[in-house]
Amino acid sequence: MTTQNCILIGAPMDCGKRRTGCLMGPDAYRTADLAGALQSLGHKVQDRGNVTPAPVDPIPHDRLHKLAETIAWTKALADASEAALQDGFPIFMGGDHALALGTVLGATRHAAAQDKPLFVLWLDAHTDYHTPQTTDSGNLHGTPMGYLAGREGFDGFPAVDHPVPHANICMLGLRSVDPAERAALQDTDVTYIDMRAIDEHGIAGPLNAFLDTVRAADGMLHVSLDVDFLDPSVAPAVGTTVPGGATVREAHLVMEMLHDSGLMTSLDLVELNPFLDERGRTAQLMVELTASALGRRIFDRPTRAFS
Ligand code: B3U
Ligand code: MN
Ligand code: MN
Repeated sequence: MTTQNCILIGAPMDCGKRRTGCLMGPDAYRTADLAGALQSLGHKVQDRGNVTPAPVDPIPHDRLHKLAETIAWTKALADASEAALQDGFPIFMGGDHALALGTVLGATRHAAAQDKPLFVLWLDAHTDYHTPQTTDSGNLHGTPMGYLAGREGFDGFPAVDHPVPHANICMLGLRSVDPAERAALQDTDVTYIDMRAIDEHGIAGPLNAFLDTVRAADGMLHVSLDVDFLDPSVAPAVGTTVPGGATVREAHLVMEMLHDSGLMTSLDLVELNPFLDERGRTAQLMVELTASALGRRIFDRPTRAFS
């Protein structure tokens, strides 16, 4: 197994939606000993502490929640992400999903500098493909995929000079898509693997097809794992629970496949709200999934021929 230089970065961003608590996420991951789990796999681990955005004057807005704060976080996280990608494998400990506005923006810059295409795997119940104009809730955690794909209307945000092509995006675990997102996404080249597709085909086949395209293009791969990708019965610590999510086994399989692919170059852990957790079980599960993504396995493959 390749030893990674894992760089933990806390992003206690809590302004991407109204319900607060995600600011405690980085501390929960540290308490659940994410660093120790990765070290025990042989990786080097450096915790760079938490990112702090520049102070801002609030921008009053009739619909959008905490616009100025979100823009400041986006700028700070893009810089942190771009810098960390030069040094190793960044793991962003969120924080709500608005943090991906910045972490993936940094990854787009890094990939462009390397002259490599960037791919994004979005593990989420939601598509997060709104623009500031289409969001009904005004919660900007519902917009990062729209921003990164180069949709219009993100006034005040840093320009996305190298948008992620729709064909390079795979959304997995979908089961809550707003009509405006659906209409905008339906005719793009985004690979969307909703829960029905998972029920019909399993999770491995569709994911492998996407990973093959990343490999064929010699691309970089940013993975963004929203807690609500998981079923709320196993991961209750999230503000937007949606029933019918991925099982523990499906989620571990995704992570193990990502590891075996050797393609993943950065990772977000988002939307953990420790205030809603039950004895730390969601934080613990997220740590275990991250360990699977970094090489923890039950046995080496193949264990036996099954035919
Ligand atoms: N699409 C809805 C709900 C939502 C998006 N992301 C989360 N919830 N976590 C919205 O508010 O944009
Ligand atoms: Mn999300
Ligand atoms: Mn979600």
